Amino acid sequence: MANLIIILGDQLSPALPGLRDAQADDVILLAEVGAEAGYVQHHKHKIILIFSAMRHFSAVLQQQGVQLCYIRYGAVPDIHSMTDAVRYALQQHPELDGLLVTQCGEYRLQQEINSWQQQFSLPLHIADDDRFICSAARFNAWAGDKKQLRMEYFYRDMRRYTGLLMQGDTPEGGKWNYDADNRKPCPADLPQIPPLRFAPDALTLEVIALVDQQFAGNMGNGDNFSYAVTGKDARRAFLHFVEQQLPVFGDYQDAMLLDQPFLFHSICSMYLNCGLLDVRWMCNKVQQAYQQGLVPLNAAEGFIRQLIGWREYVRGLYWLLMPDYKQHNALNAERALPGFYWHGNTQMRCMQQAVQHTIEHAYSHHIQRLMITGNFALLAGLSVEQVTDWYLAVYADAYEWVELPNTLGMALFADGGVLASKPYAASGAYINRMSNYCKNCAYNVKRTTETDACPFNALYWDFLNRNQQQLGANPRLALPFANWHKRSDNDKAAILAKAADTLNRLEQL
Ligand code: DLZ
Ligand code: SF4
Repeated sequence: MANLIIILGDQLSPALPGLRDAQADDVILLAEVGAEAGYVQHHKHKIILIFSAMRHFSAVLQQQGVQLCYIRYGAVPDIHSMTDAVRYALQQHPELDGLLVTQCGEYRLQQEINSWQQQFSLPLHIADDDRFICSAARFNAWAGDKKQLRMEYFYRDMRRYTGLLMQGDTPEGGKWNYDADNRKPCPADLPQIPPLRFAPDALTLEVIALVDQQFAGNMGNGDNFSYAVTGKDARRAFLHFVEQQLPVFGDYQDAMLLDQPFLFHSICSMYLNCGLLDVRWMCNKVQQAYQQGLVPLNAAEGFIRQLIGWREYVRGLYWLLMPDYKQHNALNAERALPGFYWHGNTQMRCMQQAVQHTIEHAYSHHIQRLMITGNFALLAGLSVEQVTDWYLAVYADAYEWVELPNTLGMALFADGGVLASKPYAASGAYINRMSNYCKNCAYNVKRTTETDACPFNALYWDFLNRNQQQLGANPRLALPFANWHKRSDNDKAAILAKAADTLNRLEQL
């Protein structure tokens, strides 16, 4: 039997199950197609990263002598979707009598793939994606009929399963989680160690020109693209992170600083999620650095928690709960996304910074995503559909399996509490504590109803007030609700009027 082995743009791993057992007669297909590049308005850097990484990956396969069918963007008329690409490859290679693909990262495309067996009258084999440590079967067994699927318990299970940072049955240092030691604000004069960047080579320059031309209206500018596009460079970038940034990362994981888009973050999620990095290799490097005394426990544990805890957990949830999960809108959030999510022109310094970094780099770190753009969307009741599409489009690391639970569940609480035990709603005080944005803002973070008041403040109370029915009984919100109820009727009326005015003027903020 000779297979057509289909490799998607986020499956660029030499150890991909579909590739490991490839035979000499098999043909490997990679295709740059309009449907994948256009199902949301992806940031230019995301498309450049994926196309260039696909081209570099296929160059290595070519050197290894495999039979390759590579379709460049626009090179073959009438190829718009992965299905078109498969049809074309089968026409070119009539000798093939089977299809082999590794399970893909989005329900949407997986449905398309599932139709191929019937469409092409060929047997289709879908391999489990064992680049993830936790298989769907393992996750579903863990989930069982638990009422609450809390990440913390899943994470402990994964620590035991992998043995990472474990001393026998007990966690290194005696505690499972050092989250409380990950929340320091960052002094503005602390010397910064930026992530490693890479000058584009000829292949990448070609892709940049293509994307700047074909996706001219999309967010971003190809000129400043400097991400790794090969496994080798991605590993260099990660080792630089472990040696230089990780020792400081732990303390300042949640901090934000003016004009510092990266702080001590690895920015390696974009490499990991398209297959250039391997999660087990990354975790082992971090564990080794800890064992050699090069990084403190709160940094090593905080990083490993993101990989084997949070990342594997959201993937498990996504496949367990799709397609229904995408329909949730527990807080009836329907307001249109304001234009500043796309252009960043707003007087709110925190929002301007988060969006500007996003425009420049197709990146912002987790607290900017959760507590600035996400928090604002939650407080203002922005449309779940528009907000989730925005995150999927603008971040270079975003595929729906990771984006949807993080946005719909974690940031917007639209799943009604499946993923998070409370909404991550916060007023300006949180942003002021974790950043120096407020000192550089036209608004006053200490005020709530005055003309120059920080918009987050009135919106925060309005959020609690309008969602009292759904959230009033949540024990983790008991204190904020008690504080709201303590206020005089006059106070409440003034705050709600300010919030209503703010919501009417979103485009002018
Ligand atoms: C995101 C993306 C883009 C922009 N372009 C392509 C492409 O042209 N060809 C391809 O195979 N994959 C692309 N991808 C990644 C896919 O959309 C990704 O595999 C699915 O979203 C599943 O995670
Ligand atoms: Fe953001 Fe408000 Fe601070 Fe301005 S004052 S940076 S709007 S939190």
